[in-house]
Amino acid sequence: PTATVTIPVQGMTCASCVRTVERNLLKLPGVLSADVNLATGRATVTYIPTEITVRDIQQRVRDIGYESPDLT
Ligand code: 9UX
Repeated sequence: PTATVTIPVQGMTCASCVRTVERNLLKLPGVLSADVNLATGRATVTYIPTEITVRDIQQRVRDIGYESPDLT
């Protein structure tokens, strides 16, 4: 099965940021799609929960220089 999550991605200021985040998330094993919205500062990601967690996805966002506060 797959799941979909929307996570915050803060600190993006241009369209290249969007592409960088999307490209990096798509490289993660278990991530099937990543759609980043600059205006809302959010990323909608479909993934395989047995292969990767939301926390892993958010950590990748942080590792490449953006912020993604923990979901409540
Ligand atoms: Mo645009 Mo984003 O010049 O890190 S790539 S601001």
